Amino acid sequence: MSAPSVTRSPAQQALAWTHTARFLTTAAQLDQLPLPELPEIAFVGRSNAGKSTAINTLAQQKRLAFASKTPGRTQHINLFALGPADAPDALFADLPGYGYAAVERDAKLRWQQVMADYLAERRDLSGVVLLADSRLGLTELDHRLLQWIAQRVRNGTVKLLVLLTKADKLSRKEADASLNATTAALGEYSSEEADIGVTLFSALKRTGVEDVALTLRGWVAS
Ligand SMILES: Nc1nc2c(ncn2[C@@H]2O[C@H](COP(=O)(O)OP(=O)(O)OP(=O)(O)O)[C@@H](O)[C@H]2O)c(=O)[nH]1
Ligand SMILES: [Mg+2]
Repeated sequence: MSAPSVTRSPAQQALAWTHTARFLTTAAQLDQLPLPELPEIAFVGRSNAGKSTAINTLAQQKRLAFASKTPGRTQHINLFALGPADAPDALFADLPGYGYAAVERDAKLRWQQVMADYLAERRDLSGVVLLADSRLGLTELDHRLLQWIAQRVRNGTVKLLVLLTKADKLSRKEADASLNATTAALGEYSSEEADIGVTLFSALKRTGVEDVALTLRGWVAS
């Protein structure tokens, strides 16, 4: 008798894929990154927005991307590989957060440059996951970052997913308001070709985790 066949839902398959995430390399500057050969998904956002935590949650690993109570923790571009061990099919890039007041001016400018160059030049960038604290929504700094990719978002070559993080800290009503305000604020980047999503996310309660995995899987599988 054969074993009962196990059918996995698309969400389970997507989570199994994000679970394969493993550390690949770290780079202090762009020329230290490997040549872009795989579709890459960049995680960006203000310092403390929850980028590293989101990557850990998707990967179902506690300390893959270093998450911390100290803002400004991720100071390098950290790359993670996904897919079969012998045939990776995508990369996640955890980028340094911006907007942390205590970082001195020179370091701030240097990182702004790294981010701008990364977003402008990384050819195989498939998508950007922009994380924003759901209590703050999109700030001026987030819009400044979005300007760097706006053209590629509008023509559909870079997909955009905004995660409103720490949604566990909001009431249902506040969460709806955050979602609506962010959706409206993203209007300026939309077009016929643009692929833009917004979702509430909580690493703590696992809100949105399956949807995010499905979206990212779709970006690189298509
Ligand atoms: N309540 C709650 N806290 C969260 C959630 N996600 C992240 N945090 C907390 O927010 C803080 C910052 O999270 P990180 O993941 O380190 O943020 P980051 O965006 O990587 O920060 P930088 O590396 O400084 O850019 C940590 O104390 C996390 O525990 C969440 O879903 N809910
Ligand atoms: Mg981080």
